[in-house]
Amino acid sequence: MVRTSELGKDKRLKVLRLDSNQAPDFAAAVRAGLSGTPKSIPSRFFYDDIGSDLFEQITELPEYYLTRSEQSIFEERADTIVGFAKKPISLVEFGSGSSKKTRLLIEAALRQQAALSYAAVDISEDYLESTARRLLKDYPALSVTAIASEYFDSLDIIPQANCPRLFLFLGSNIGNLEDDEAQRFLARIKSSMASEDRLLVGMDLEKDASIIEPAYDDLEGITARFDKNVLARANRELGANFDLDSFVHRARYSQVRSRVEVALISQREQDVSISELDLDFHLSLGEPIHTEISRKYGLEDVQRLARGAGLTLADRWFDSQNWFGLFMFKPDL
Ligand code: AVI
Repeated sequence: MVRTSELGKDKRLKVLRLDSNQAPDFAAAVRAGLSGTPKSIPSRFFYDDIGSDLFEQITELPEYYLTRSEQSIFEERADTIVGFAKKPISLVEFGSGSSKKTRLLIEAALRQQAALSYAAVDISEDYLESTARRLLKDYPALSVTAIASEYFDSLDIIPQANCPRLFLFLGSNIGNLEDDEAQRFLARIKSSMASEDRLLVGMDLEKDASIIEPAYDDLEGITARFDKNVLARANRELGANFDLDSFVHRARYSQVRSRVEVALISQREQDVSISELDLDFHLSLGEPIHTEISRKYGLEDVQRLARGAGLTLADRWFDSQNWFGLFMFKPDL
């Protein structure tokens, strides 16, 4: 079930929420991930309000090159990117976050057409709404549909448009999905695309571990706080008694799997209980709770993912260091 509300005097903001039976179920995921071995909590649960704020701080860190690299491509290419079809177009973004980079595309589109519709999907509801309100204030010719949902669920409720749509999946958010999940998600997007629509995916590229690892383990310790926030969230929301000081954040780049593997490592033998789940479990010294993967792509990986999803690579752009790529796909006919 979808709940809809139209907010604001000028009706330029529509908020869609999925009812709780479809909403992300943190409790179920924590139970499933911590009941057996190896232990894990899916990274999508990082993004409550506190986690979303911490992620914004990460994007400003000197070590975290991804956001800056992607932004630099948009700064040079935004007009070309939105020029994929005759105007007007509309935008649909999955995992919009603060929509900071998207502003460059919004501005480019508004240079070429009088008004623009933007549908933004994000799991963090309050964050999504405050971002949408800021956008509406800054761009009087913009209308926003804010969809508080996980990526997959959102596909059924994204508004139809009678103009070409540019779907956006930026920031290498795709890299937090396992390859098979990523391919399924791209295939789902493809199945809702018309022949004129395009999909733009931001993907972090393979490079030396000495560049990648610090991006996921910064000197200031913001990424460690971001990672540990998922345990703090279990304490807040599920009555868990995780002692955050007895875990250490670990981020290693696996060359073999081309991905960063992030985990919280127990620094001692310890028992944890989660009262609302009626769950007690033991962690041994050095035992990991896996929290995230962040895939880095080679060009063959990009082609393989696209082929598997029924997409064809139409264009691609890189930053000056070739660290990050923006890939534009069109649906196979
Ligand atoms: C959101 N996502 C693309 C980030 C990444 O780089 O994988 C999440 C992140 N995790 C640690 N630092 C940033």
